Amino acid sequence: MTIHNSEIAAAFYKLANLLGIEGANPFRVRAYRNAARIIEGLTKSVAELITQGENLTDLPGIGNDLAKKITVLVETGKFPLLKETETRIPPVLNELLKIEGLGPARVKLLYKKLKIKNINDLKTAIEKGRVRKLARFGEKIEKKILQGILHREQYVTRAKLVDTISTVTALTHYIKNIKGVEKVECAGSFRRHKETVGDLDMVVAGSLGKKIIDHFIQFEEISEVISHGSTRSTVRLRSGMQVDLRVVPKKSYGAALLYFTGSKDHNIALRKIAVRKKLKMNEYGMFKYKKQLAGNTEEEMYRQIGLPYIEPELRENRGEIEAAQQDKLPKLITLNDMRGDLHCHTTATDGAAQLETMAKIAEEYGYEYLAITDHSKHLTIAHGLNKKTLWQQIKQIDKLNHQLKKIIILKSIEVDILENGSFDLPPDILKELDLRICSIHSNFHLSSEEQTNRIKRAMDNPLFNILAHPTGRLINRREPYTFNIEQVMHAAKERGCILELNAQPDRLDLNDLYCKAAKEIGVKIAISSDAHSTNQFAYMHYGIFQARRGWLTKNDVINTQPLSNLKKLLKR
Ligand code: DGT
Ligand code: CA
Ligand code: CA
Ligand code: ZN
Repeated sequence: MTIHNSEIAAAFYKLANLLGIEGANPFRVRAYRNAARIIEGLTKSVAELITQGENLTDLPGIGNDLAKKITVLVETGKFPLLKETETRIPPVLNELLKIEGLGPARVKLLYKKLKIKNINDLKTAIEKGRVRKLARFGEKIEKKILQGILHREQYVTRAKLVDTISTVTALTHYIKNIKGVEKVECAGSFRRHKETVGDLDMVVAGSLGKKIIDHFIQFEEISEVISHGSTRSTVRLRSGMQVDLRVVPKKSYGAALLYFTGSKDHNIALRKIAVRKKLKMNEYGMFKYKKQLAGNTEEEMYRQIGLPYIEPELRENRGEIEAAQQDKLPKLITLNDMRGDLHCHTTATDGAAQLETMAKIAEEYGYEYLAITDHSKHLTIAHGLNKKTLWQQIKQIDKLNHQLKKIIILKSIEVDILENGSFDLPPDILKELDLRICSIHSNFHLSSEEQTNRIKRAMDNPLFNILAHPTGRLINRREPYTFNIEQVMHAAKERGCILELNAQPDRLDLNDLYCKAAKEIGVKIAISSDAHSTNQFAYMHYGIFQARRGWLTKNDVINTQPLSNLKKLLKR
């Protein structure tokens, strides 16, 4: 069985977490966590790289020791260091860390003092009032943990889109090679690029349904066959993900794809139109009495009910059908439209050399500009910038820009918005930059009014350009902080500020609905990778998916524009 990047990453996260709970050397813990992050962000399969004899140490941040561990894990499925660590620290504690409000130190205390190993133990202990009595806990934290548990329980059944990609690729490849299969595609929420996916819906065109399904259920990642018919099957994978498979004749492929792509609400609205036209519509085609009028392709299906093709990301019955009827569908943004990235971080202290590498890689993405936006100092980030180091970076960038031919590095920073709405660096240095992205990383628990005013006050500062990850939510982990987003959007519009769509796959913040709202209000968006390593420039892709779900076109997004226009759009 080949191991996926996400599984390798999960093993290293687990190791880092368990060592963190044990209280191991923080540098060591960080090294393993970084390794996990790097592997997670790769676009190529590590297992494949190893088979091809590539040297893993060529990957940034992977030294000899890590490369060796990864190779052993890929080739033998074994991870001796993790196993040894698990003899000292129960591996289930890893699960507790997924609850908001619980870090390694607290998990350690819960385990040592109260013998708490899992969420159930934790719930019982909270009910009995034992947790609040522990040093470093108290009622406030107990409440937060309880809320974290509730969120976790709601979320746990849906996977983040990013975590399904490698599975879908492997599954599609496997099915494509089954005899009798003509076409295959993963439909459902996956195809609509929803930020989380409940299960995978594979649609197959082929004859000999039974034979195809007999072969399908031998896919190596399957842990349980739930149902096994002649045209349909449902299975569970090792990862816990469920897969529905449907086989239809080729002349019904478009109809089945349309039906299983959904959403359900979109389907119901389409069927209503069909009924009005005295047509019958289902997963086999469009019919007038017994006669099939369409079914081969989705385009045909839409055409029969008088509509143009509607992109999967729009199929949520949020106005797309009315827009289609009036020929007013948006021309959705694509990855190709992007001319630069406006949010990324350096990770090392060898400033100049790394900046150059980042610029070169951004060039390979076809970008014309790249804004370097390291954090300001006061955050708990080891290499955060202060006035002096930011000044050094500005000089390095100026020098580098003289040498670079195809791309320009924009001088920038991710500056922190303090509780009173001011920035944590003074204007004399901030005004030297080409642009500033501004974010909230603290005081999440202000009242809605306070939080809204804090952001609005920050936007009053003429140096404010882009509000980074505007709601602060983390998918499956943290709710957005409470504030009036509509007011903030109007404030941004009035002041010429931009809102970010952060493309980190666990942020995707703004979400689809807010992107659409921003567009309607007339606020411009910046789609940014927030890359913490050059591999993560590729996350732009997920931002584009979300933007498309939010109806955004090239013109709604500032970093689709050439530099001269971008500068005008940033001007306040
Ligand atoms: P998920 O899996 O929860 O992320 O969301 P979906 O959209 O993939 O939903 P799923 O897997 O339950 O069903 C796949 C598609 O099949 C769904 O988007 C639309 C279609 N579908 C399922 N049930 C119904 C139904 O009762 N009526 C209609 N018209 N379509 C349905
Ligand atoms: Ca589904
Ligand atoms: Ca399904
Ligand atoms: Zn950032």
